[in-house]
Amino acid sequence: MRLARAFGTLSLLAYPGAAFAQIVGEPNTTLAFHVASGENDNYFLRDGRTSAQLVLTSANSTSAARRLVVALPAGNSGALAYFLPKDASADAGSSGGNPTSSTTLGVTLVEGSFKSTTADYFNVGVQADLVFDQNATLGVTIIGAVRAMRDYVEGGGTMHSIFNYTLAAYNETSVRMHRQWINTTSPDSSRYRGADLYLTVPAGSSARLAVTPGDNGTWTPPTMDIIVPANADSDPGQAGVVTVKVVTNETSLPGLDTQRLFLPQNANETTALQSVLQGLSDGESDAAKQVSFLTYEDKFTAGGWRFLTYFGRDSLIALRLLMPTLTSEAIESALGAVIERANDTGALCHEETIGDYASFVNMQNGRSDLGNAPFYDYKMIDTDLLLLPALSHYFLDLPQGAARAEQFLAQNAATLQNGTYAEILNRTISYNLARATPFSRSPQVSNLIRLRPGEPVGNWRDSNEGLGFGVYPFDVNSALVPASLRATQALLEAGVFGFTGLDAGAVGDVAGVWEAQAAGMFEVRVAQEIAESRLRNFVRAANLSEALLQGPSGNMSFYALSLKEDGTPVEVLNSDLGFNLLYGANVSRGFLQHVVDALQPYPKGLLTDIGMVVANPAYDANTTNIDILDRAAYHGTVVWSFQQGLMAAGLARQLDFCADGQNSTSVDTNSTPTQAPEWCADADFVQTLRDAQERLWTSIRGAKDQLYSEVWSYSFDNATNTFSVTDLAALSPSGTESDAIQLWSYGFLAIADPDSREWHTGDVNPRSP
Ligand SMILES: *[C@@H]1O[C@H](CO)[C@@H](O)[C@H](O)[C@H]1NC(C)=O
Ligand SMILES: *[C@@H]1O[C@H](CO)[C@@H](O)[C@H](O)[C@H]1NC(C)=O
Ligand SMILES: *[C@@H]1O[C@H](CO)[C@@H](O)[C@H](O)[C@H]1NC(C)=O
Ligand SMILES: *[C@@H]1O[C@H](CO)[C@@H](O)[C@H](O)[C@H]1NC(C)=O
Ligand SMILES: *[C@@H]1O[C@H](CO)[C@@H](O)[C@H](O)[C@H]1NC(C)=O
Ligand SMILES: *[C@@H]1O[C@H](CO)[C@@H](O)[C@H](O)[C@H]1NC(C)=O
Ligand SMILES: *[C@@H]1O[C@H](CO)[C@@H](O)[C@H](O)[C@H]1NC(C)=O
Ligand SMILES: *[C@@H]1O[C@H](CO)[C@@H](O)[C@H](O)[C@H]1NC(C)=O
Ligand SMILES: *[C@@H]1O[C@H](CO)[C@@H](O)[C@H](O)[C@H]1NC(C)=O
Ligand SMILES: *[C@@H]1O[C@H](CO)[C@@H](O)[C@H](O)[C@H]1NC(C)=O
Ligand SMILES: *[C@@H]1O[C@H](CO)[C@@H](O)[C@H](O)[C@H]1NC(C)=O
Ligand SMILES: CC(=O)N[C@H]1CO[C@H](CO)[C@@H](O)[C@@H]1O
Repeated sequence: MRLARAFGTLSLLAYPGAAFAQIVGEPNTTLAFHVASGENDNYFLRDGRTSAQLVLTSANSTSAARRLVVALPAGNSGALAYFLPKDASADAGSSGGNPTSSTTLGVTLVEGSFKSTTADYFNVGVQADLVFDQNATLGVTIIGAVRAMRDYVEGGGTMHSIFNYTLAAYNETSVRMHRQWINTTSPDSSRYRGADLYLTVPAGSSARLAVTPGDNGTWTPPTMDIIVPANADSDPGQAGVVTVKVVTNETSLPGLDTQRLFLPQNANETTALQSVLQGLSDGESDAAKQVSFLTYEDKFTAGGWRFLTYFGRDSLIALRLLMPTLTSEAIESALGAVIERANDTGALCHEETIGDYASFVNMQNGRSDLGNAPFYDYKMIDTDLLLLPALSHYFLDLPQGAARAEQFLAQNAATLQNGTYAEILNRTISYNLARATPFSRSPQVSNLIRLRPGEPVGNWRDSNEGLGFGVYPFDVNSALVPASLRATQALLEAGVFGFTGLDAGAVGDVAGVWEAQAAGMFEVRVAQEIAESRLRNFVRAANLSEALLQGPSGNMSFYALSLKEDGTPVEVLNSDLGFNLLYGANVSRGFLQHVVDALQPYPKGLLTDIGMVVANPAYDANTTNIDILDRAAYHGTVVWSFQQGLMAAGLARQLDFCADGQNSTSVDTNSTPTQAPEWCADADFVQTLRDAQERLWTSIRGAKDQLYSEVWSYSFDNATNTFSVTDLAALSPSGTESDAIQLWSYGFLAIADPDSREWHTGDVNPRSP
């Protein structure tokens, strides 16, 4: 199953002082779990007081430094601190990263010590006891906004002095580092409004703190050493324990517990859905608790530690995948969060910036008058297109939504806009229709939907590099535009909105042009000889082996990742076909053949021993993409779990369109087309698709322990010609790391492994491939 384990099974140092750390009046913990991921141990907690993730470099890591991250979804705030071995600190300077020293500092979390806490100045947060096995010094420390922490970690060490903390108080046994929010409404509240990192030496610990204040004039940080006696390691009575505490003034968000999130299992039924529901609502499943940690009454958050805040795309894709297992309350929390954040035009919000970083963004925009009012960004071009398909699936396909539309749509928005949800949706529909209409009148590249002017990003491949520097993304144009229109058409036809002025048939006609024309504009054809020579060049350049190229080959055709401004394709084989499979109506046989071809072993296709890579530049005439999209790139030849989820759920959905119902492996309920697709009658073709589905799942099962994390990379063993999982952070030049838990990766909770047909017996949980 999953790497996640309970605290109790970790062999961590017990420390006699721990008993003193009990907090009187501690609220009952509703969620507590541990996840090991990459080079990190992740501890999660939510109770009546707070919600937090603590990340500590694992004891196994060979890095000399130890990193502590605490992230609190309330305000998206927390703290980042590096601990360096004292001896190595001279050459490490304040780089915080990886000092080149053979000394490996040991910092371990005392079992059971991670808990919620309160502090002076009306603050709440979390604390934990850390055992230091030698003298250490504090490296770079950032307190406050998680976004400021990410700027440092992923932004090549970017720091903004506006986020500097101050040394509020210190002595031998206690230090308080205070980050005062940019926006403090009165001088008096400055003591309160902010976040604090405390280091304190608990009773029974032999550790001492040696603090020298920095030079405020030059913003030099203080020097802060943790001194432990030479025998601390061997004598538990002398353990060098320091309690770290991260607290803030923000109000914690009310969470959705597993019972409010997931449908209960009906033990009397033996459908695929009932089978996957096992252990979700009752919280028996670790994964159910992990989803619960990421979901709140007012919004779903995207992943931790880096994205414990609202993201529209993540919310909507996760929702689409998980929806068959979710309660109405949970589904409407996610939908409501998206609708509440629509702008006046009906465009949907990509990311919400809150807390201290919102003050910073507002200042950058010349709007410091807005203080720390949330900043909502609308730069993406895909998010707007994901809402209607989610609504239509909920109201028209699933039993949870069957009788909910009227009440839901009549709700009044309370965040950004006035008016009912129906009125806001009317604007979103018009906005999407207006964007789609020019192409339906004149289907040419320049009428496709382009990244917004001046924006290097626009879809889930969140960078110039990720799109191979193209500006017309494949997923948006081939899958999401028509899917959004078809969903709109279906909702209008069902009379769900009761709008006037929108003609369902006309919307369908616009969709029809996109379905017929858009994907073809991305088609890339590479003749057999050229394909073979490019593949040979690729395996050399990517340090793979020609042995991977054995087997039959032929002409290759596939859909480009994106189109450049002039319409030329970015010839990168990619996984975005999954969007069409899960969201698309009228997916053609030709399209499905491209899916079959993409689901071949890498590097001919996308499938490795440890999952499906999201991009493969092997056939690209532009060989610079081999480096740009390599295994160290965030959107390169790396595996994203949610992309596998889209592909797996999408294939099951398409195959279900032919099935007689008996043979269904789908957990989801999809409205079937009035007419079964023509290819359903071709048994050989259906078998070809099933074979591709089997290859996909074999690949997915190869990294089952990673399934709920965000992204991972591979190592290739030339002796055995096999791929194994590698932590992206260890390769990434920019320090991009994977979130240990990522909301949309949990889509797998609602997808059945087609090989686990034994679910009827209840022995095998199809959830664990
Ligand atoms: C904590 O849980 C116990 C046992 O379930 C219950 O008796 C107690 O009232 C709870 N305390 C709070 C503060 O919720
Ligand atoms: C650390 O190493 C041990 C033994 O090799 C292994 O069982 C454990 O899973 C590793 N932990 C992490 C966080 O990698
Ligand atoms: C620097 O000192 C000034 C007063 O001398 C104080 O207001 C400010 O908070 C200090 N800043 C830092 C980063 O310590
Ligand atoms: C150090 O500071 C803490 C917090 O202000 C205080 O409780 C403690 O008594 C101080 N210790 C010494 C040795 O002064
Ligand atoms: C830490 O440094 C102190 C001197 O500041 C020294 O006495 C002590 O032995 C050092 N501890 C270790 C574990 O080396
Ligand atoms: C934040 O601090 C203020 C005092 O300035 C206090 O009244 C309020 O209760 C605190 N809020 C939280 C959520 O702790
Ligand atoms: C299961 O079936 C039994 C016997 O028919 C019935 O008493 C029980 O209520 C059913 N349970 C559920 C959850 O439907
Ligand atoms: C803080 O925010 C309020 C509005 O919430 C604003 O009036 C005030 O000017 C802001 N202060 C600063 C220093 O930005
Ligand atoms: C809403 O966002 C869209 C997309 O960025 C933008 O074109 C539009 O101008 C925005 N509307 C308002 C009122 O800001
Ligand atoms: C919402 O209505 C209130 C009261 O009529 C008005 O002050 C406010 O500007 C409106 N907000 C928006 C976003 O239209
Ligand atoms: C929906 O939008 C159309 C314009 O696209 C407008 O004519 C109509 O009045 C709107 N209906 C509602 C209920 O807002
Ligand atoms: C105490 C502290 O964090 N000081 C930092 C303030 O910001 C500058 C960069 O702008 C850093 O160099 C300091 O280390």
